[in-house]
Amino acid sequence: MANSVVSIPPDLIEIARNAKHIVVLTGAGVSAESGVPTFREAQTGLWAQYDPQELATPQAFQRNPRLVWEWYEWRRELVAKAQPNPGHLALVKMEETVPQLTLITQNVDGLHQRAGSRNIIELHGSIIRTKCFDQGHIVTSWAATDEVPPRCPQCDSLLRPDVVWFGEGLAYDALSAAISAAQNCDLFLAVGTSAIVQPAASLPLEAAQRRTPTVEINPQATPISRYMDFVLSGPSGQVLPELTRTAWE
Ligand code: BV8
Repeated sequence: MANSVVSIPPDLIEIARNAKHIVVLTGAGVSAESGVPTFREAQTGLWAQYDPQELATPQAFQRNPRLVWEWYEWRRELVAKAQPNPGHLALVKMEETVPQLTLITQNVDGLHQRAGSRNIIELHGSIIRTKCFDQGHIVTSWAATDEVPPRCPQCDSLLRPDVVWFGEGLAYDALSAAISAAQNCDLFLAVGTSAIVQPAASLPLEAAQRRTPTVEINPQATPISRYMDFVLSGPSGQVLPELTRTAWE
């Protein structure tokens, strides 16, 4: 893009070029330009009447398993039709270029994997994977049934998406790997996240309190903007390619 929406500050370019370990935390905003609605954007159609935060809980599933299962089916279909955007692809290029890159994502859409990123920590799981409610058996296929949701072939409990719902703990190994990466990097990028959901939203601050250079990429301000060394106000699908081009091409 000739005249990018955002110019990258020269001192950030210098820091990026010298960085040995870059950590990137992504949120739903990096998938926005792939046509996947962000988590807090109004749901469309049938789902407009629901608050995602109300649906993404074990209580909602136990109250109405069919509704929650169908919501995730709708999101899975949306994601299946979506393609990684230039922001996802810029992160793949960054990973191929810098000595070490840890990609920590709150997203459950699998678009980073489809783009080709390798070292990914999925803090909130993935809607592409299915597990059973009682035992957490990962289930890749199940017999055709009229029952919605279907049941686990191993323990007969109801199937659910393999995501972390509100009120559920994050996987210990994912969270500890994410914290360790945030504490041991030379540059931390927070991209496309409203920085509301905990404990993910504390990761940029883990870096900031160690005086690690921090960058926020988001068209909007967020509760962590004031703590970031650099705030690049623009869409990640344009800013990430610009950063990668000016720093490493
Ligand atoms: C837990 C999977 C304890 C489901 C999700 C303190 C500590 C611990 C917990 C809490 C705490 N305080 C409060 C809590 C409870 C809760 C929480 O954080 N509540 C919030 C609302 C206050 N946290 C939890 O429940 C967590 N669990 O720690 O429980 C515990 C411990 C041990 C044992 C038992 C319990 C679990 C949180 C995980 C919830 N699951 N997802 C699903 O997806 O269906 S979170 C969900 O929100 C999505 O994953 C999403 O990614 C995530 C965060 O949202 P964002 O990604 O930021 O998306 P959002 O729409 O908000 O914002 C989009 C941003 O993009 C905006 O800023 C926008 O400006 C920007 N944007 C738009 N376009 C673009 C763009 N940016 C760049 N380019 C663009 N083009």
